[in-house]
Amino acid sequence: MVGNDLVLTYVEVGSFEAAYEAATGQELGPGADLDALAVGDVDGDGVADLIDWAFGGSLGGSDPGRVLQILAVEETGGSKVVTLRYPLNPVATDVTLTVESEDDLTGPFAAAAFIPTSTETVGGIVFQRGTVSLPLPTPNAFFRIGATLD
Ligand SMILES: [Ca+2]
Ligand SMILES: [Ca+2]
Repeated sequence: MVGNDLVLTYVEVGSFEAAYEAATGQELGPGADLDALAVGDVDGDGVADLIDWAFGGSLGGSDPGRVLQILAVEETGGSKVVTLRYPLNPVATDVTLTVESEDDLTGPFAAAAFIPTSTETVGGIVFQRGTVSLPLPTPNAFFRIGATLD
């Protein structure tokens, strides 16, 4: 039989460390400071490396659509309910994502009372959807996602 030999090499990328190594071709030793690497941006897309990993994006380029999205703001029963979603990497079990909010961008962001409701896949991107309830009258609210290596 005549044919081509196709050799597939599968490299499991199951952690931020492995994703970083795959993207940079750099072997990280046991003493690697992952927390320092987490805030870097090896692909220069303006998104920190750990967020690229946690959102299921690439450390080798931009990731259109993988952003925190506010879907709705509704007043119900004495509060304002903000529905939002953020991208998830289903295999990133080494990182914890936290919805954080701040009212005027002068102080530190703090964890918001985010209630996860469902996950959904939109355009090939897995999102965690949920709500945050704010008291009325509502101050301004700015949201972001904080990521922490476990
Ligand atoms: Ca990046
Ligand atoms: Ca990226």
